Amino acid sequence: MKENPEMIPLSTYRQYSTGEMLTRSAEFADFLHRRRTVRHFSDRPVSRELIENCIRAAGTAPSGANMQPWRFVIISNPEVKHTIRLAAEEEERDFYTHRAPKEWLEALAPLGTDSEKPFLETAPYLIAIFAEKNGTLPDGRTLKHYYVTESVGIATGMLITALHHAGLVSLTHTPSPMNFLNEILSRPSNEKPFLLLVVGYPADDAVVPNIQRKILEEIALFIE
Ligand code: IYR
Repeated sequence: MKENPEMIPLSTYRQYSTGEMLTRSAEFADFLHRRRTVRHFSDRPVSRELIENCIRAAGTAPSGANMQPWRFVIISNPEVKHTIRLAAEEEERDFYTHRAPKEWLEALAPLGTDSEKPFLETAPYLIAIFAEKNGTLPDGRTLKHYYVTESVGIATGMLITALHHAGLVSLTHTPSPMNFLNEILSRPSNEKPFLLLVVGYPADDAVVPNIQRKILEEIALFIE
């Protein structure tokens, strides 16, 4: 027999006037337009409380069957950052010199990336995001997770937004394969590395590639 789940009133929703909604949505779009992926980091320290707040924000993401299948490992330890840099650069050297097809390298050319990743040591924080393929019940049995990639992707997007909102910059770094993160960070095999977020303040002389975002008409189709 299907039991009725416990329900509570929706008490957190806030209604705005139509005018307010228009202003808020336009301002938020402008605010997000100012976010840029940054590869030149300052070594200026960032308070742990700031990062904790941003992780809390990310943890509000919707997820398949509310399994919240994400795990954030926040690294500020210089030796661990150094070990991660060495492992990531080894993978990247192989990627840039052997594994990447010509077409992929051409697509990356406007970004100016290469296998050198000094920011993995310069930036005050690295956030390794893991996707939990499954969970474990208190009695040790396996708990199935659903839509794991979608859920962790949404949480990551919300984390990037929260960091930008806090006044920090980030880089979504995806050394491939990233299995070395399980070893270095002692994560169990049900946790799959999703991406490595580099977080901090931009260097004073930080520059970004001169690339454009697609406009609304290129990304949206209205069927009315
Ligand atoms: N992981 C490599 C290559 C790379 C791939 C993509 I797709 C990018 O958008 C950027 C870089 C690196 O980090 O250099």
